[in-house]
Amino acid sequence: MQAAAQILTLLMPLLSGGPAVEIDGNLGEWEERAFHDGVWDVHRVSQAPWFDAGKRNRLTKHAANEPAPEDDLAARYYMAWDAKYLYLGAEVRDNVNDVADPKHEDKRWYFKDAICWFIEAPRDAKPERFGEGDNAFCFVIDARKPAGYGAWWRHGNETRTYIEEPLRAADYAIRMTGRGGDFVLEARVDMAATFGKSSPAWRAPREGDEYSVEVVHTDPDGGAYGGHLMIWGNGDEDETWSPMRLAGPKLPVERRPE
Ligand SMILES: [Ca+2]
Ligand SMILES: [Ca+2]
Ligand SMILES: [Ca+2]
Repeated sequence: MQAAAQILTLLMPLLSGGPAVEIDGNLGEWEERAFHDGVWDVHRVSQAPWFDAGKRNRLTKHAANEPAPEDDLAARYYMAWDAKYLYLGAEVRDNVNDVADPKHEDKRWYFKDAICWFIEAPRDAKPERFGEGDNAFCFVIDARKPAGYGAWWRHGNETRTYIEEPLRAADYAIRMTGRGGDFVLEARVDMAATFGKSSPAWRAPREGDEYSVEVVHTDPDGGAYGGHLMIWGNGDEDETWSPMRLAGPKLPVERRPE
């Protein structure tokens, strides 16, 4: 049974009035003003309405001394927008950084540690697989930022599906933060240069516009294909992606005095 009715519309805040975002691998200047909904790990994903046990949404075991699942992969994902850019961030706990793919091809981000935001802009009612308006912004978690494939763009347009090319219309930074493969990713994507090419129905962003979103977070850690968490959706079918509305600025979480 399709559980789409249980999926909430995510509200992505407008960044305005605060410090300018600097793409340097530190989210401090904007994370309080961005959308995020707490820590995701396999335990939480397995309770979500879009969870598809075992098929793609999974972690993998490589050795007897594998850490607990929440230490294998856990992350917060951040999103915000302004007149020109989509801002994407992640703070991640990952036990091993693995970006070595024996059968490397530029488009094979999903065989490496990577975070990929799948976004349809604008969202429409037509079920598609990387057709018109569907975009994937994929960042391989290789601190060397390899030219050509470090940032990748899979998308459709009015006549084609699964167009694969380097994501040139983005700035991004990766900062490895300590244990094993822990990292922070900070990125911004030029919307006109991406969404504008993917759908003639896209317009310069305004409050109230509706997109949809899914995060695909891959984690091979020495395996061939490896771990794979899907958040807010279930795969390439864009009708499974969660609605996401462009909202006004967000107020910081308030702590009340005792
Ligand atoms: Ca920053
Ligand atoms: Ca891992
Ligand atoms: Ca990893």
